[in-house]
Amino acid sequence: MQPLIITVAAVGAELSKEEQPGLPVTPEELARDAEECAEAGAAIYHLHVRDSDGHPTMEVSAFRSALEAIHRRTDLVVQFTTGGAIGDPEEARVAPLALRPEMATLTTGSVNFGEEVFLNPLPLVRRIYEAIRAHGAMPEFEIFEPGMIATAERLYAERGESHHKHFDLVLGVPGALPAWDGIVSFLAGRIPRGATWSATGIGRSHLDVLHRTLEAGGHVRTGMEDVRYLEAGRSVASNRELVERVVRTGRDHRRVPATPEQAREILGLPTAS
Ligand code: KMH
Ligand code: ZN
Repeated sequence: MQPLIITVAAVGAELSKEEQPGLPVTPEELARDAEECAEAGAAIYHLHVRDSDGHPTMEVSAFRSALEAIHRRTDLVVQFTTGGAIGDPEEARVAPLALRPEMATLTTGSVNFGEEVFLNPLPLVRRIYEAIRAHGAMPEFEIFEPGMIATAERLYAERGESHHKHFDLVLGVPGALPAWDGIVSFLAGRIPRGATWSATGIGRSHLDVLHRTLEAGGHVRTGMEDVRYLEAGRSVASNRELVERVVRTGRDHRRVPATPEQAREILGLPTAS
């Protein structure tokens, strides 16, 4: 069994510091959080950033400060969001890619997102894919609905790509695909041969998706972007404790956390050696 790649979706764009006091929002807080997560066993840091008022932003300078701070303290693979916050303009969603992160997310279709719509028409998806590749990054295909797997495959073929394919199943977003019984193994069965995949459950489904994913041999995403409660009535205090829980649970499935360097090898990213 492959080492377990643990991705931390540390911040997201939806929660405020008032709602989640442990949320890392400044570059220093992000770097400290990333360091703790790396010590606990994480390999990838999925990055959204905030402005000085704590609001989500796609400002390049904010990504630069966070990226530099994280690189000073860790060798985690940093994965930029290109989803940003609902309603972010196209230009803003691709701008930070100029900083040449190793990975970036690519959602391959539109989806209901709470009361709103996470809008990803195909021309925009093509444009983001182009920008990701032009800046030397690898996409992580974000799958909120099953059809997005097929669209990722189509765009990959259309572009004549040969990079390693990595998918992340995001289940349980209100308004999108729930974490129904059997859905993780159903989707895992539709991941193309040779590709890798991780999964996360949003909110209440988080722990169930963790177990189903480990049973199916996938990799795991966790973090405050996805889950606010460790268990009923107990708020998450830090991303570190979420990573620690994945490591403990992974051990029951004989999965050892991948180092960032092992994650790079598994994902076909350039390695230091
Ligand atoms: N904040 C969501 C609207 C991504 O990072 O690529 C989109 C999102 C996906 O978080
Ligand atoms: Zn995100």
